[in-house]
Amino acid sequence: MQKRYTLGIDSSTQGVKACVYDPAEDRVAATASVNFGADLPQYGCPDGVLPNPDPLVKQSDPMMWLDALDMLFGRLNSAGAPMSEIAAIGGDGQQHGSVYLNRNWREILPALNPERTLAEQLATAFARPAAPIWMDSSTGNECRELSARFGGRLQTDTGSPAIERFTGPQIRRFWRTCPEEYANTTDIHLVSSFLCSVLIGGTAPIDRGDGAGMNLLNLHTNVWDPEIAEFTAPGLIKKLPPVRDGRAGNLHPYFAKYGLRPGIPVAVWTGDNPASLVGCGAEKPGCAVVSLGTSDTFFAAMDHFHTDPDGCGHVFGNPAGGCMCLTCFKNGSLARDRVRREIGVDWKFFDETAFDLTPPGNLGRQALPWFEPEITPPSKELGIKANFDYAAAAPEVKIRAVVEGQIGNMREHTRWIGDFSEIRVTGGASRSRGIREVLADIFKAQVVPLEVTDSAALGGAKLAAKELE
Ligand code: XUL
Repeated sequence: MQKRYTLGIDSSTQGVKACVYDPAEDRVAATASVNFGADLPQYGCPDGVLPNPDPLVKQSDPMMWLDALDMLFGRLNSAGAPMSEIAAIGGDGQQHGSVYLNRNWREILPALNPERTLAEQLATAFARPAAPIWMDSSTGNECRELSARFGGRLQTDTGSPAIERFTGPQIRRFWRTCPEEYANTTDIHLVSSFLCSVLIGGTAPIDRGDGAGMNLLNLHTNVWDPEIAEFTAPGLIKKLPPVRDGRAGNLHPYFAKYGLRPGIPVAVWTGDNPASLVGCGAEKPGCAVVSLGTSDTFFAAMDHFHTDPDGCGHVFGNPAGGCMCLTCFKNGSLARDRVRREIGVDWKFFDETAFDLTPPGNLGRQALPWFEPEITPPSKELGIKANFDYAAAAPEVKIRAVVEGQIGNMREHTRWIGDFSEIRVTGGASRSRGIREVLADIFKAQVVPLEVTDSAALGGAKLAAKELE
Protein backbone atom coordinates (compact mmCIF):
# COMPACT_ATOMS: atom_id res chain seq x y z
CA MET A 1 0.00 0.00 0.00
CA GLN A 2 1.26 3.48 -0.80
CA LYS A 3 2.51 5.45 2.22
CA ARG A 4 0.54 8.48 3.24
CA TYR A 5 2.51 11.12 5.10
CA THR A 6 1.35 14.44 6.46
CA LEU A 7 3.36 17.63 6.75
CA GLY A 8 3.27 20.07 9.67
CA ILE A 9 4.84 23.53 9.42
CA ASP A 10 5.57 25.70 12.45
CA SER A 11 6.23 29.39 11.78
CA SER A 12 7.66 30.55 15.08
CA THR A 13 9.42 33.65 16.34
CA GLN A 14 12.95 32.71 15.33
CA GLY A 15 12.37 30.50 12.30
CA VAL A 16 10.21 27.95 10.52
CA LYS A 17 10.27 24.18 10.92
CA ALA A 18 8.76 21.32 8.96
CA CYS A 19 7.90 17.85 10.16
CA VAL A 20 6.90 15.02 7.80
CA TYR A 21 4.87 12.53 9.79
CA ASP A 22 3.75 8.97 9.17
CA PRO A 23 0.34 8.68 10.90
CA ALA A 24 0.13 4.90 10.37
CA GLU A 25 3.32 4.33 12.35
CA ASP A 26 3.14 7.44 14.54
CA ARG A 27 6.66 8.34 13.42
CA VAL A 28 8.46 11.46 12.20
CA ALA A 29 9.96 10.66 8.79
CA ALA A 30 11.79 13.89 7.92
CA THR A 31 12.37 17.39 9.25
CA ALA A 32 13.80 20.66 7.96
CA SER A 33 14.20 24.14 9.37
CA VAL A 34 15.08 27.71 8.46
CA ASN A 35 16.43 30.23 10.94
CA PHE A 36 15.55 33.85 10.18
CA GLY A 37 18.76 35.35 11.59
CA ALA A 38 21.19 32.84 10.08
CA ASP A 39 19.45 31.97 6.79
CA LEU A 40 17.80 35.24 5.82
CA PRO A 41 20.22 37.89 7.17
CA GLN A 42 19.17 40.33 4.41
CA TYR A 43 16.01 41.08 6.45
CA GLY A 44 18.02 42.38 9.43
CA CYS A 45 15.76 40.45 11.82
CA PRO A 46 18.05 38.59 14.23
CA ASP A 47 15.89 36.42 16.51
CA GLY A 48 12.98 37.21 14.18
CA VAL A 49 12.42 40.78 15.43
CA LEU A 50 13.04 44.03 13.52
CA PRO A 51 15.26 46.45 15.44
CA ASN A 52 13.23 49.35 16.86
CA PRO A 53 14.35 52.25 19.06
CA ASP A 54 11.26 51.77 21.25
CA PRO A 55 11.83 48.70 23.46
CA LEU A 56 8.05 48.19 23.69
CA VAL A 57 7.64 47.81 19.93
CA LYS A 58 8.34 44.34 18.52
CA GLN A 59 7.60 43.72 14.88
CA SER A 60 8.70 41.31 12.20
CA ASP A 61 8.79 41.26 8.40
CA PRO A 62 6.06 39.14 6.77
CA MET A 63 8.07 39.05 3.50
CA MET A 64 10.75 37.20 5.47
CA TRP A 65 8.16 34.62 6.54
CA LEU A 66 7.27 34.07 2.87
CA ASP A 67 10.90 33.64 1.83
CA ALA A 68 11.38 31.26 4.74
CA LEU A 69 8.43 29.17 3.56
CA ASP A 70 9.92 28.83 0.05
CA MET A 71 13.31 27.99 1.55
CA LEU A 72 11.79 25.41 3.91
CA PHE A 73 10.03 23.52 1.11
CA GLY A 74 13.23 23.68 -0.96
CA ARG A 75 15.29 22.21 1.90
CA LEU A 76 12.78 19.48 2.61
CA ASN A 77 12.75 18.49 -1.06
CA SER A 78 16.53 18.51 -1.48
CA ALA A 79 16.93 16.48 1.72
CA GLY A 80 14.99 13.70 0.01
CA ALA A 81 11.75 13.95 2.03
CA PRO A 82 8.91 11.93 0.41
CA MET A 83 7.24 15.04 -1.02
CA SER A 84 4.97 13.26 -3.50
CA GLU A 85 3.65 10.96 -0.76
CA ILE A 86 2.53 13.83 1.46
CA ALA A 87 -1.26 13.58 1.53
CA ALA A 88 -2.22 16.57 3.72
CA ILE A 89 -0.64 19.67 5.23
CA GLY A 90 -1.28 21.44 8.55
CA GLY A 91 0.58 24.06 10.49
CA ASP A 92 0.73 26.77 13.09
CA GLY A 93 2.14 30.22 13.68
CA GLN A 94 3.48 32.18 16.63
CA GLN A 95 0.32 33.46 18.28
CA HIS A 96 -1.13 37.00 18.26
CA GLY A 97 1.06 38.41 15.42
CA SER A 98 -0.94 40.12 12.66
CA VAL A 99 -0.48 40.79 8.94
CA TYR A 100 -2.23 43.65 7.12
CA LEU A 101 -3.05 43.12 3.44
CA ASN A 102 -4.44 45.41 0.74
CA ARG A 103 -6.71 44.74 -2.23
CA ASN A 104 -3.87 43.16 -4.27
CA TRP A 105 -3.71 40.24 -1.85
CA ARG A 106 -6.86 38.49 -2.97
CA GLU A 107 -6.01 39.04 -6.64
CA ILE A 108 -2.42 37.77 -6.48
CA LEU A 109 -3.02 34.71 -4.29
CA PRO A 110 -4.97 32.50 -6.72
CA ALA A 111 -2.58 33.39 -9.57
CA LEU A 112 0.72 32.49 -7.83
CA ASN A 113 3.32 31.66 -10.47
CA PRO A 114 5.90 28.94 -9.70
CA GLU A 115 8.56 30.74 -11.72
CA ARG A 116 8.80 33.52 -9.13
CA THR A 117 9.13 33.44 -5.36
CA LEU A 118 6.22 34.05 -2.97
CA ALA A 119 7.84 37.21 -1.60
CA GLU A 120 8.44 38.66 -5.09
CA GLN A 121 4.82 38.10 -6.05
CA LEU A 122 3.21 39.27 -2.84
CA ALA A 123 5.47 42.31 -2.29
CA THR A 124 2.69 44.71 -3.30
CA ALA A 125 0.01 43.01 -1.17
CA PHE A 126 0.88 44.57 2.20
CA ALA A 127 -1.05 47.51 3.59
CA ARG A 128 1.50 47.66 6.40
CA PRO A 129 5.06 46.46 5.82
CA ALA A 130 5.68 45.33 9.40
CA ALA A 131 3.75 42.76 11.41
CA PRO A 132 3.44 43.33 15.16
CA ILE A 133 4.27 40.10 17.02
CA TRP A 134 3.54 38.60 20.43
CA MET A 135 6.55 40.26 22.08
CA ASP A 136 5.10 43.74 21.52
CA SER A 137 3.93 45.63 24.60
CA SER A 138 3.20 49.05 23.11
CA THR A 139 -0.61 48.92 23.41
CA GLY A 140 -1.09 49.87 27.08
CA ASN A 141 -3.47 52.73 26.19
CA GLU A 142 -5.57 50.60 23.88
CA CYS A 143 -5.86 47.92 26.57
CA ARG A 144 -7.01 50.48 29.12
CA GLU A 145 -9.66 51.74 26.69
CA LEU A 146 -10.92 48.24 25.94
CA SER A 147 -11.06 47.41 29.66
CA ALA A 148 -12.88 50.65 30.45
CA ARG A 149 -15.46 49.91 27.74
CA PHE A 150 -16.04 46.18 28.32
CA GLY A 151 -14.78 45.44 31.85
CA GLY A 152 -14.92 41.78 32.90
CA ARG A 153 -16.88 40.74 29.78
CA LEU A 154 -13.66 40.74 27.79
CA GLN A 155 -12.29 37.93 29.93
CA THR A 156 -15.48 35.95 30.41
CA ASP A 157 -16.38 36.10 26.70
CA THR A 158 -12.99 36.13 24.90
CA GLY A 159 -11.01 34.12 27.49
CA SER A 160 -8.62 36.94 28.44
CA PRO A 161 -8.74 40.52 29.69
CA ALA A 162 -7.24 43.14 27.35
CA ILE A 163 -3.65 42.02 26.76
CA GLU A 164 -0.97 44.18 25.12
CA ARG A 165 0.31 41.53 22.70
CA PHE A 166 -3.17 40.34 21.68
CA THR A 167 -4.27 41.19 18.17
CA GLY A 168 -7.33 43.34 18.98
CA PRO A 169 -5.37 45.98 20.94
CA GLN A 170 -2.68 45.86 18.22
CA ILE A 171 -5.28 46.50 15.50
CA ARG A 172 -6.80 49.34 17.52
CA ARG A 173 -3.40 50.99 17.81
CA PHE A 174 -2.81 50.62 14.06
CA TRP A 175 -6.19 52.19 13.27
CA ARG A 176 -5.48 55.07 15.67
CA THR A 177 -1.91 55.77 14.55
CA CYS A 178 -2.23 54.99 10.81
CA PRO A 179 -5.88 55.57 9.84
CA GLU A 180 -5.15 55.75 6.10
CA GLU A 181 -3.22 52.49 6.04
CA TYR A 182 -5.99 50.92 8.12
CA ALA A 183 -8.56 52.12 5.58
CA ASN A 184 -6.48 50.53 2.78
CA THR A 185 -6.38 47.23 4.64
CA THR A 186 -8.81 44.72 3.16
CA ASP A 187 -7.72 41.67 5.14
CA ILE A 188 -6.14 41.17 8.55
CA HIS A 189 -4.65 37.75 9.19
CA LEU A 190 -2.87 36.05 12.04
CA VAL A 191 0.54 34.56 11.19
CA SER A 192 -1.20 31.18 11.04
CA SER A 193 -4.04 32.15 8.69
CA PHE A 194 -1.70 34.32 6.56
CA LEU A 195 0.58 31.38 5.72
CA CYS A 196 -2.30 28.95 5.39
CA SER A 197 -3.90 31.35 2.87
CA VAL A 198 -0.69 31.31 0.84
CA LEU A 199 -0.75 27.50 0.74
CA ILE A 200 -4.31 27.35 -0.56
CA GLY A 201 -4.09 30.47 -2.74
CA GLY A 202 -7.16 32.05 -1.10
CA THR A 203 -8.55 33.26 2.21
CA ALA A 204 -7.94 30.74 5.01
CA PRO A 205 -10.07 30.81 8.18
CA ILE A 206 -8.74 31.42 11.69
CA ASP A 207 -9.25 28.52 14.12
CA ARG A 208 -10.63 28.81 17.69
CA GLY A 209 -7.22 28.01 19.14
CA ASP A 210 -5.39 30.96 17.62
CA GLY A 211 -8.48 33.17 17.29
CA ALA A 212 -8.89 33.23 21.05
CA GLY A 213 -5.58 35.09 21.32
CA MET A 214 -7.06 38.21 19.78
CA ASN A 215 -9.47 39.67 22.37
CA LEU A 216 -12.04 39.52 19.56
CA LEU A 217 -13.46 35.99 19.46
CA ASN A 218 -16.48 35.19 21.58
CA LEU A 219 -15.75 31.72 22.93
CA HIS A 220 -19.41 31.12 23.73
CA THR A 221 -20.70 31.81 20.21
CA ASN A 222 -17.48 30.94 18.33
CA VAL A 223 -17.76 33.98 16.06
CA TRP A 224 -16.16 37.44 16.18
CA ASP A 225 -17.88 39.50 18.87
CA PRO A 226 -19.51 42.27 16.80
CA GLU A 227 -19.56 44.84 19.62
CA ILE A 228 -15.96 44.29 20.70
CA ALA A 229 -14.74 44.20 17.09
CA GLU A 230 -16.47 47.47 16.15
CA PHE A 231 -15.11 49.25 19.21
CA THR A 232 -11.60 47.85 18.52
CA ALA A 233 -11.57 49.46 15.06
CA PRO A 234 -14.41 50.58 12.78
CA GLY A 235 -15.36 48.09 10.08
CA LEU A 236 -13.02 45.44 11.52
CA ILE A 237 -15.28 42.41 11.13
CA LYS A 238 -15.27 42.82 7.34
CA LYS A 239 -11.47 42.61 7.31
CA LEU A 240 -11.27 39.41 9.38
CA PRO A 241 -11.42 35.90 7.89
CA PRO A 242 -14.13 33.53 9.16
CA VAL A 243 -13.58 31.42 12.29
CA ARG A 244 -13.58 27.71 11.53
CA ASP A 245 -11.67 24.50 12.25
CA GLY A 246 -11.16 21.58 9.84
CA ARG A 247 -10.12 21.94 6.21
CA ALA A 248 -8.99 25.35 4.91
CA GLY A 249 -8.81 24.31 1.26
CA ASN A 250 -6.50 22.50 -1.15
CA LEU A 251 -2.83 23.03 -1.92
CA HIS A 252 -2.19 25.60 -4.68
CA PRO A 253 -0.36 24.31 -7.81
CA TYR A 254 2.50 26.78 -7.03
CA PHE A 255 3.91 24.23 -4.57
CA ALA A 256 4.24 21.46 -7.18
CA LYS A 257 7.73 22.85 -7.85
CA TYR A 258 8.79 21.30 -4.55
CA GLY A 259 7.46 17.88 -5.53
CA LEU A 260 4.21 18.28 -3.58
CA ARG A 261 0.94 17.12 -5.09
CA PRO A 262 -1.32 20.08 -5.87
CA GLY A 263 -4.84 19.77 -4.51
CA ILE A 264 -4.00 17.82 -1.33
CA PRO A 265 -6.04 19.01 1.67
CA VAL A 266 -4.66 21.80 3.84
CA ALA A 267 -6.02 21.89 7.40
CA VAL A 268 -6.81 25.25 9.05
CA TRP A 269 -3.63 26.35 10.83
CA THR A 270 -3.63 27.07 14.55
CA GLY A 271 -1.37 28.87 17.07
CA ASP A 272 1.95 27.38 18.16
CA ASN A 273 0.71 26.58 21.66
CA PRO A 274 -2.53 24.83 20.62
CA ALA A 275 -0.46 22.91 18.02
CA SER A 276 2.05 21.94 20.70
CA LEU A 277 -0.76 20.67 22.92
CA VAL A 278 -1.63 18.20 20.15
CA GLY A 279 2.02 17.45 19.32
CA CYS A 280 2.69 16.59 22.97
CA GLY A 281 -0.30 14.23 23.08
CA ALA A 282 -1.86 16.37 25.81
CA GLU A 283 -5.09 17.36 24.03
CA LYS A 284 -7.20 15.43 26.57
CA PRO A 285 -7.38 16.84 30.14
CA GLY A 286 -4.98 15.20 32.61
CA CYS A 287 -1.43 16.44 32.23
CA ALA A 288 0.13 19.86 31.70
CA VAL A 289 2.83 20.82 29.23
CA VAL A 290 5.70 23.20 29.92
CA SER A 291 7.31 24.42 26.72
CA LEU A 292 10.71 26.02 27.24
CA GLY A 293 11.35 28.10 24.12
CA THR A 294 11.86 31.78 23.26
CA SER A 295 8.99 32.24 25.70
CA ASP A 296 8.25 29.70 28.42
CA THR A 297 4.65 28.56 28.31
CA PHE A 298 2.51 26.39 30.57
CA PHE A 299 -0.60 24.92 29.03
CA ALA A 300 -3.12 22.13 29.42
CA ALA A 301 -6.44 20.92 28.04
CA MET A 302 -9.30 22.08 30.31
CA ASP A 303 -12.26 20.03 31.45
CA HIS A 304 -14.35 23.17 32.04
CA PHE A 305 -14.12 26.83 31.06
CA HIS A 306 -12.73 29.02 33.85
CA THR A 307 -10.42 32.03 33.74
CA ASP A 308 -7.42 33.35 35.68
CA PRO A 309 -8.57 35.69 38.49
CA ASP A 310 -5.26 37.61 38.10
CA GLY A 311 -5.84 38.02 34.36
CA CYS A 312 -2.35 36.77 33.34
CA GLY A 313 -3.43 33.38 32.01
CA HIS A 314 -5.63 32.76 28.99
CA VAL A 315 -8.23 30.38 27.67
CA PHE A 316 -7.87 29.36 24.01
CA GLY A 317 -9.74 26.86 21.86
CA ASN A 318 -8.31 23.34 21.99
CA PRO A 319 -7.90 22.08 18.39
CA ALA A 320 -9.11 18.68 19.61
CA GLY A 321 -12.34 20.23 20.99
CA GLY A 322 -13.21 22.22 24.11
CA CYS A 323 -10.72 24.63 25.61
CA MET A 324 -7.13 24.88 26.80
CA CYS A 325 -5.47 27.21 29.24
CA LEU A 326 -2.17 28.94 28.70
CA THR A 327 0.15 31.14 30.70
CA CYS A 328 3.10 32.69 28.88
CA PHE A 329 6.35 34.02 30.36
CA LYS A 330 8.14 36.23 27.89
CA ASN A 331 11.62 35.92 29.42
CA GLY A 332 12.33 32.27 28.69
CA SER A 333 15.29 30.78 26.81
CA LEU A 334 16.70 34.04 25.49
CA ALA A 335 16.89 35.32 29.09
CA ARG A 336 18.54 32.11 30.30
CA ASP A 337 21.05 32.33 27.47
CA ARG A 338 21.89 35.93 28.35
CA VAL A 339 22.41 34.99 32.01
CA ARG A 340 24.67 32.11 30.92
CA ARG A 341 26.72 34.35 28.64
CA GLU A 342 27.05 37.06 31.27
CA ILE A 343 28.28 34.51 33.82
CA GLY A 344 30.62 33.05 31.17
CA VAL A 345 29.84 29.31 31.45
CA ASP A 346 28.92 26.64 28.89
CA TRP A 347 25.54 24.90 28.62
CA LYS A 348 26.78 21.79 30.45
CA PHE A 349 27.54 23.92 33.49
CA PHE A 350 24.24 25.80 33.17
CA ASP A 351 22.11 22.70 32.61
CA GLU A 352 23.74 20.28 35.06
CA THR A 353 26.87 21.18 37.04
CA ALA A 354 25.33 24.25 38.70
CA PHE A 355 22.57 22.03 40.11
CA ASP A 356 25.03 19.46 41.49
CA LEU A 357 26.87 22.24 43.33
CA THR A 358 23.83 23.85 44.99
CA PRO A 359 21.01 22.50 47.20
CA PRO A 360 17.35 22.53 46.05
CA GLY A 361 15.83 25.74 47.38
CA ASN A 362 19.18 27.58 47.00
CA LEU A 363 18.93 28.71 50.67
CA GLY A 364 16.03 30.94 49.65
CA ARG A 365 17.99 32.86 47.00
CA GLN A 366 15.90 33.55 43.89
CA ALA A 367 16.28 35.84 40.87
CA LEU A 368 14.06 36.79 37.93
CA PRO A 369 15.86 37.69 34.69
CA TRP A 370 13.62 40.21 32.96
CA PHE A 371 15.47 41.58 29.96
CA GLU A 372 12.25 42.20 28.00
CA PRO A 373 9.09 43.68 29.53
CA GLU A 374 7.50 40.67 31.27
CA ILE A 375 3.98 39.42 30.59
CA THR A 376 3.42 37.26 33.68
CA PRO A 377 3.18 39.18 35.91
CA PRO A 378 3.04 42.29 33.70
CA SER A 379 6.14 44.41 34.41
CA LYS A 380 8.19 46.87 32.42
CA GLU A 381 11.06 46.89 34.97
CA LEU A 382 14.12 45.51 33.23
CA GLY A 383 17.12 43.75 34.78
CA ILE A 384 17.76 40.89 37.17
CA LYS A 385 15.45 41.15 40.18
CA ALA A 386 17.05 39.19 43.04
CA ASN A 387 16.34 38.82 46.77
CA PHE A 388 20.10 38.55 47.52
CA ASP A 389 23.40 40.11 46.40
CA TYR A 390 23.29 38.60 42.91
CA ALA A 391 26.40 40.35 41.57
CA ALA A 392 28.62 38.91 44.33
CA ALA A 393 27.27 35.34 44.15
CA ALA A 394 29.04 32.29 42.69
CA PRO A 395 28.02 31.22 39.13
CA GLU A 396 26.16 28.10 40.33
CA VAL A 397 24.18 30.10 42.90
CA LYS A 398 23.17 32.64 40.24
CA ILE A 399 22.05 29.89 37.86
CA ARG A 400 19.94 28.01 40.40
CA ALA A 401 18.50 31.33 41.58
CA VAL A 402 17.42 32.24 38.06
CA VAL A 403 15.93 28.83 37.25
CA GLU A 404 14.14 28.52 40.61
CA GLY A 405 12.97 32.13 40.24
CA GLN A 406 11.47 31.43 36.81
CA ILE A 407 9.85 28.12 37.77
CA GLY A 408 8.62 29.50 41.14
CA ASN A 409 6.99 32.39 39.26
CA MET A 410 5.46 29.86 36.86
CA ARG A 411 3.99 27.89 39.79
CA GLU A 412 2.47 31.01 41.37
CA HIS A 413 0.83 32.09 38.14
CA THR A 414 -0.60 28.71 37.20
CA ARG A 415 -2.27 27.86 40.54
CA TRP A 416 -5.61 29.02 39.09
CA ILE A 417 -5.45 26.11 36.64
CA GLY A 418 -5.12 23.47 39.36
CA ASP A 419 -2.60 20.77 40.29
CA PHE A 420 -1.09 18.28 37.89
CA SER A 421 0.64 15.03 38.81
CA GLU A 422 2.34 14.86 35.39
CA ILE A 423 4.12 17.62 33.52
CA ARG A 424 5.40 16.98 30.01
CA VAL A 425 8.31 19.18 29.14
CA THR A 426 9.31 20.21 25.64
CA GLY A 427 11.29 22.91 23.79
CA GLY A 428 15.06 23.37 23.54
CA ALA A 429 15.68 23.94 27.26
CA SER A 430 13.89 20.72 28.23
CA ARG A 431 17.28 19.03 27.64
CA SER A 432 18.42 20.60 30.96
CA ARG A 433 18.43 18.08 33.80
CA GLY A 434 18.65 20.98 36.27
CA ILE A 435 15.52 22.67 34.95
CA ARG A 436 13.61 19.38 34.92
CA GLU A 437 14.57 18.68 38.56
CA VAL A 438 13.49 22.16 39.63
CA LEU A 439 10.15 21.70 37.82
CA ALA A 440 9.59 18.39 39.64
CA ASP A 441 10.51 19.90 43.05
CA ILE A 442 8.41 23.04 42.72
CA PHE A 443 5.33 21.49 41.08
CA LYS A 444 5.60 18.26 43.11
CA ALA A 445 4.90 16.40 39.88
CA GLN A 446 6.43 13.74 37.72
CA VAL A 447 8.28 15.49 34.91
CA VAL A 448 8.35 13.64 31.61
CA PRO A 449 10.72 14.97 28.94
CA LEU A 450 9.27 14.52 25.49
CA GLU A 451 11.55 13.17 22.80
CA VAL A 452 9.96 15.38 20.19
CA THR A 453 11.60 18.80 20.19
CA ASP A 454 9.38 20.37 17.53
CA SER A 455 6.05 19.59 19.14
CA ALA A 456 4.24 22.44 17.36
CA ALA A 457 5.22 21.24 13.87
CA LEU A 458 4.29 17.69 14.86
CA GLY A 459 0.94 18.96 16.16
CA GLY A 460 0.33 20.58 12.77
CA ALA A 461 1.10 17.27 11.05
CA LYS A 462 -1.23 15.40 13.42
CA LEU A 463 -4.02 17.91 12.75
CA ALA A 464 -3.42 17.40 9.02
CA ALA A 465 -3.82 13.63 9.54
CA LYS A 466 -7.44 14.28 10.59
CA GLU A 467 -8.05 15.38 6.99
CA LEU A 468 -7.25 11.82 5.87
CA GLU A 469 -9.73 10.09 8.17
C1 XUL B 1 1.36 32.90 23.86
C2 XUL B 1 2.49 33.71 23.36
C3 XUL B 1 3.71 33.01 22.84
C4 XUL B 1 3.67 33.00 21.33
C5 XUL B 1 5.02 32.67 20.70
O1 XUL B 1 0.32 33.66 24.35
O2 XUL B 1 2.45 34.90 23.31
O3 XUL B 1 3.84 31.72 23.35
O4 XUL B 1 2.68 32.12 20.86
O5 XUL B 1 5.44 31.42 20.95
